Amino acid sequence: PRKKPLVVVTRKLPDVVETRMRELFETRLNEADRPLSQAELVEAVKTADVVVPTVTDRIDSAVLSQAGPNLKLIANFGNGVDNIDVITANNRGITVTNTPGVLTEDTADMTMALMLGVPRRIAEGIKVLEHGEWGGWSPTWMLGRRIWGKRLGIIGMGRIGQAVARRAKAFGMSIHYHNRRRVSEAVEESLEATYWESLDQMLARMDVVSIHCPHTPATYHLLSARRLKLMKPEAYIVNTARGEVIDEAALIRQLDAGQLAGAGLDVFEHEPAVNPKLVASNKVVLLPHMGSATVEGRVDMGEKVIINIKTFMDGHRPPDRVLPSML
Ligand code: 8YV
Repeated sequence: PRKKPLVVVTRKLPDVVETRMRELFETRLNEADRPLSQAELVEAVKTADVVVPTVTDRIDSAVLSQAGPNLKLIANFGNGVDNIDVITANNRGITVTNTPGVLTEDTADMTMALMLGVPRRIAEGIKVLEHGEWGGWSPTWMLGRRIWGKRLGIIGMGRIGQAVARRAKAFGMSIHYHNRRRVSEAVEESLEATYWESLDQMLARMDVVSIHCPHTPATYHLLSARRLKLMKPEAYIVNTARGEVIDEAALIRQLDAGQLAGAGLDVFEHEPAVNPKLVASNKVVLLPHMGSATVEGRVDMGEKVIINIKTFMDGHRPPDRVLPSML
C-alpha cells in the first residue's frame, strides 16, 4: 500500500481529531500546546507532506523558502489565512486550505455578545459586583444604550457577516453593509439589508459597526484614523475578525477623546499583547480571541482539516482550497 503522508500538526487539537488523524495519516503532533519555535516550524515544512498550522504560526515567504520537496499541502486549522503567504505557497505549487463554514455561527454569537456587552456595560457591571461596590439600584445609575432600533453597519458580508445580520435583525437593528461585491438580491431582501458602496458614507451613519472581512493587504487598517473620525461619537465598534483591520492606536485615541462611545474587541493588532490603554479603558469589552472557541466548533474545524487532507491525498481538489484570487 501507498505510504501514509506525514502530517505535522503545530498545536494540540481536540482528542477526537488527533485520534482520527493518527488513524489516517502518519501524524506528528505537538503535545506541548505551545506555538512551535521558528526552528521547529522550519523543520516541519522541510520534512512534512502536509502541515496543519493555526493562527499562531506565521508561514511567510522566508519559512516557505525552506520548504522541502514533499510539502504539498498547508491545511490551516482556521478560517483566516493571513498567517500564510498564500501567493508564495501557490507559486511553489503548495495548496492551501482553510476551515470555512463550521465556525460561522459561533463567531456570530460572540459578535452579538460584544455588541450587547459594550453598550449595555456588562463588563463594568461585573466589575462593580466583583469589587463589592454595588450600593443598590438607582434609576439613573449604570445606564447603557439600547441596540434595538439602531443601525448596524457590517463590513464584510460573507458567511459570518450574514450570520451576524440575521441575529442583529432579530434584535431589532436595521442592517447595512459594505462589501467588495453586492450580495444577491435574495439575501439582501431576507435581511432587509442596505448596501453602501462607499464605506466612508456608511461609517458616518452607523450606530454600531462590526467587522467581518478577512485581513489582507487591502484591508490592513481599513478603519484608519481618517475613517474612524467619520464615525458618530455615539457609535460603537465590534471586531471579531482580525486586529489589523483597525488602526488600534487611532481607535484608542478616538475612545480617549470621546469621539467614539465604545469598542468590543476579540482580536488585536499584536496578539497576544493587548495595549494596556485598552485594558484600562471602561469603554471596551475585550476578549482573548475566543470567537470560534467552542468545543463543538473546534471538533468541526478538525474534521474539516481532515477532509481537506484526505481529499487532497486521494488526488482530488480539496473542498476548502484557498486561491490567491480569493484574497
Ligand atoms: C481560530 C480564527 O481561533 O478561524 C479563524 O480565522 O480566527 C479562529 O477561528 C484560529 O484561526 C485558529 O487557527
